[in-house]
Amino acid sequence: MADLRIYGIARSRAFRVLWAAKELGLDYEHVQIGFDGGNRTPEYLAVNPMGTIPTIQDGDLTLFESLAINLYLAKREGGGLYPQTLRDEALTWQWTLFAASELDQPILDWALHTLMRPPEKRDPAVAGKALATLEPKMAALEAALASRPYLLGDRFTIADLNVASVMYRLLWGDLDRTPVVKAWLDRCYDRDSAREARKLRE
Ligand SMILES: N[C@@H](CCC(=O)N[C@@H](CS)C(=O)NCC(=O)O)C(=O)O
Repeated sequence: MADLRIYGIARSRAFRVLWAAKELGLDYEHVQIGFDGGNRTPEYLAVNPMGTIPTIQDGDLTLFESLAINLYLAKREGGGLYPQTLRDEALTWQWTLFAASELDQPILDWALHTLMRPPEKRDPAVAGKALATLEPKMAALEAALASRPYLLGDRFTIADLNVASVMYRLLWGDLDRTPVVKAWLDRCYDRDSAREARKLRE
C-alpha cells in the first residue's frame, strides 16, 4: 500500500492535489470521498473535522488545504517543481495565496452561475460581479506573465500548478482580454500530468 493517501474525488478541489501527485510521479492511494455524505462519516471527520476535501495522510502527517498540500508535496520531493531560492519561494507563496484568496471564490461564483447550476438556478448578476472582481486579478497575472513563460521564469513550478489548478473552470471562460494568461493556462494544461488528472474528472 502507498504511504501517501489522498482523500477526495477528482471532481472537487482534490483535483489540484491529484494533478500535483501526477506531476511529481507519486505513488498514492486515492480514497474516493465525495460530498454525498462520505465526507460526513465519523471515520472521515476523524481525519478532517471540517469534512472538507481534499485531505492527505502521509505517514503520521494529516494535512488539509489543497494548495498547502501541494507546496508540501513539491517540497518533500525536492527537484525542480519546488523553488530553490528564498526569493522564488516567497513568490511561490505569493502566487499560491493569491490563488486561494483572490481567485478561488470569484471563479467558483462565476462557474456556479454560468456552467454548474441548472439554468433556472443561475443568477447572471452574481456571475457578472464575479467577473468584475476577477478583472484586476487577471490583469495582474497578464502583467506578470508578459515577460516570462511561467510565473517564476522559464520553468513550470508548483506556483504555476497551484494557480492554474485553481483556474480550472476558466478553461471554459472567455479569456480573450488576457491572451497571455490564456496561452500560459493552455501550456500548463498541456502537460501530461494535467491531462491525466483531468481524465479523472471529465
Ligand atoms: N480551501 C479548501 C477548501 C476545501 C473545500 O471546501 N472543499 C469542498 C469541495 S471542492 C468541500 O469539501 N465541500 C464540502 C463541505 O464543505 O462540506 C481547499 O482548498 O482545500
